Amino acid sequence: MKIYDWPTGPYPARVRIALAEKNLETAIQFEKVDLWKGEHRASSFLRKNYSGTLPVLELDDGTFIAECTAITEYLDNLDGNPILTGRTAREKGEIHMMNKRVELEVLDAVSVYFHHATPGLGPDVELYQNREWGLRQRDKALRGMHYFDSVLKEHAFVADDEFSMADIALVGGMIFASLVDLAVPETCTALLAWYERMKDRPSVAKQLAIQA
Ligand SMILES: N[C@@H](CCC(=O)N[C@@H](CS)C(=O)NCC(=O)O)C(=O)O
Repeated sequence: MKIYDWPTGPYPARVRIALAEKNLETAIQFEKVDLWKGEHRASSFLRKNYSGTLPVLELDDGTFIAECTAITEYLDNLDGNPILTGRTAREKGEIHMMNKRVELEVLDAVSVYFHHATPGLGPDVELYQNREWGLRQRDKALRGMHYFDSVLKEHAFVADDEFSMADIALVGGMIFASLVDLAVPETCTALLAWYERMKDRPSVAKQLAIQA
């Protein structure tokens, strides 16, 4: 299997953390696609992933699977512990709901802020920017952080009181926020404490060492 990757990208980080959790890193070959040079917009890459985003998983039979959630689901169904996407119907439902909520309310919002209200990937790649939209998404991300703080005041993990891909997605959100200097509000004490606990996981620590 191969992953088209950008090692410090917050979304590829989600899949790298999932691979480390599942002890599958040695089963994967990584191929860099340079976001800063816009290689993800080349027609050769768009044939692999119409959306032009990283990461993309290529299976040995030539199938391409894009989207972190789909890739994590695929890897989780291969084998091994921990189970990241739930065992029972209820767990799966709750984990997917919270994972999507992390994307909608924090991670994707920070991403829009980065691409629209900061220089993003630079003028050669960011061909359309809308600063007002970017700033609104920054504010949405901050509201999302307060929401997850309220969740984490009641629960040890983002979904279902067990570590899951929803935690990994929120770690991706924290990584992206840090890359764009968007500080987590100090009042989000439960969110900040959860992140410190996440940093103790070898999978997350390894990714943060790559980010440094
Ligand atoms: N929904 C996608 C988002 C992936 C994504 O935005 N990846 C970033 C890399 S960190 C990217 O490819 N950005 C390039 C761009 O948006 O131009 C997923 O979950 O995989």
